[in-house]
Amino acid sequence: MVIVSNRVPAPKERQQLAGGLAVGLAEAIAGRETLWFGWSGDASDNVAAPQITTIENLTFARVDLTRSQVKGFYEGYSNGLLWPLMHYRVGLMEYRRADRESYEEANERFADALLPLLRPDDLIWVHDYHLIPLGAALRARGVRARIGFFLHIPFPPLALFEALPDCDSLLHDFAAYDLVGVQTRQDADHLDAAGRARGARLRVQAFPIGIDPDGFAAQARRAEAGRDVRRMVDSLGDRALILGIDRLDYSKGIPERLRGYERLLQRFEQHRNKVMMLQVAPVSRGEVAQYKALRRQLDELAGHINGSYAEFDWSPLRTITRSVPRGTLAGFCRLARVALVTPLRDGMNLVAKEYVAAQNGEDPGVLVLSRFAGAADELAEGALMVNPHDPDAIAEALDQALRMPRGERRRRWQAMDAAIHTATAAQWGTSFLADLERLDPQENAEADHAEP
Ligand code: ADQ
Repeated sequence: MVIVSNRVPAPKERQQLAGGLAVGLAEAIAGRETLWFGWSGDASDNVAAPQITTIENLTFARVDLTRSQVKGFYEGYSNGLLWPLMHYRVGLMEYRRADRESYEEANERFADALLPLLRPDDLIWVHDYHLIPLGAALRARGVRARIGFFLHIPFPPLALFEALPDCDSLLHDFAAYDLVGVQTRQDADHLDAAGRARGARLRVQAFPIGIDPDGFAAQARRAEAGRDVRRMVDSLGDRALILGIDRLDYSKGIPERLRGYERLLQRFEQHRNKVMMLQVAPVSRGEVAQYKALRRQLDELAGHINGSYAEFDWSPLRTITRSVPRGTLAGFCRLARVALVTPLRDGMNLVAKEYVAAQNGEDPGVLVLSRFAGAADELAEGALMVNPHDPDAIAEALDQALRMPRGERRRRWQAMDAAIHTATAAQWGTSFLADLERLDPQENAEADHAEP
C-alpha cells in the first residue's frame, strides 16, 4: 500500500495528525505494509534522496523541494491557481507559465524519488490537487500498478474549469488514474463531463469523506472537564456560545459569516449581551497574497463589530488566529450552542461533522450550514441551511437556532448523528481502496517499460 500526499508529517507528529486523511487511512491501512510518501514541508537547495523512517509496518518517505519549487509549485500553481479555480473563484486565479513548469517539475521529481521505492504489486493512492500529474508521470516511468487519486476539494463546472489555460493536459492527467474519487455527486458529474468534453476518459466516483465520530465524541467529553473549557465556561457566564472553526481561507466565508453575525446583533436586539461568538481561524498559507489580505479584512471586521456593539462587560466577538489544540476545539464544539459552518464552497468540511459528533445528545446544539459545503448532501435534514452570501439569512438562522426548543434540537441532531455514523472516515478509506482493488487495471498504453 502506497499513500502519496503533498505533505507527509514527520513521524513524531503522527499522533497529532487527527484530520480526515489520517483517520480515514488508519483503518484502511491497518494490517497492511504501508509506505507514506510526499513532501517534508522543507525547502533545501541540495535535494537528495527521501528521508526514510519506519515505525512498525508504516514507512514514511519524505522529500524536500527546492525553494523555487516551493514558490512555483506550492504557493504559485497549487495554492495561487488551482485552489481558487477549484473553489469557483476564477477571479482570484494567478496564472504564470513558470509556475506551471514548476508544478510539472515537482511532480516529475516526486515520481523519480518514488519510483525506486515501488514494488510491482503495490496499490498506490495519490491525494489532492498538488499531485494531479503524478499518476501520468509514474505511468511514463513504466509503473503498471493500480493507481487511485482522491480530490479533497470541489471540481467546478466545465465553463469555469476552461478558464485554466492547461485544462486539457490536467484532464488527461486525471485519466492516467485507474480510479478518481471526489467528495460529492456534483463534483463527480462536473469532472466526468469535463473529461468527456475534452476527450479524456476518466473513471470518477463520489466517496464522501467522514470522521471518526465516536473518537471525536470521546475527545469532546474528556475536554469538557479540562482547564480550557472551564475557563471558557467562566468567561461566558450564562451567554450562549456561537462557534466558527476554520483555517483562515477565503473559501470558508469568514468575512461573510461575521457580517451575518453583525446582522443578528443589529436586527435581533434581544440577543445582545446574551451571546458570544468565537471564531478560531489559524493563519494558513500566510505567504500567498490573497491570504494576507484576508487576515487584514478579518481584523478590520472584528474591530468594527466589537467597536459597534461591545458593552463595558461584553465583547460580542473573539477571534483567534493561532492554532488551538484539537482536544480543546472538541470541547468548545460540545459547549457551543450554535456552530456556524458557512463556506462559500468546500469539498466536504469536516468541522461540520465534528461539531455534530461532539454534542451531548440530550441537549445538543444547532448546526448552521452552508448549502455550498460538500457536507450539505448528508446533513441538510438536521442542519439549518443557509446561503452564505446572504447576511440576513445567516442572522435569521442564528436567531432560529438560539430560540430552538430542545425537542427540535434533538430531532435534528439525531438525523445528523446517524449520517456521520453511516459515512465514517474508516468507511471512506476502505471503500475507496476496495473499489480500486476490484477494478481491472486500465490499459496503460504509455506503460511500455519494464516494471520497477
Ligand atoms: P480543509 O480545507 O482543511 O480540508 P476541513 O474539512 O474543514 O477543511 O478541516 C479538516 C480538518 O482540519 C478537520 O479535522 C478540522 O477539525 C481541522 N481544522 C479546521 N480548522 C481548524 C482550526 N482552526 N484549528 C484546528 N483544526 C482545524 C480539505 C477540504 C475540505 C475537506 C478536507 C478533507 O478543503 O473540504 O473536508 O480536506 O477531505
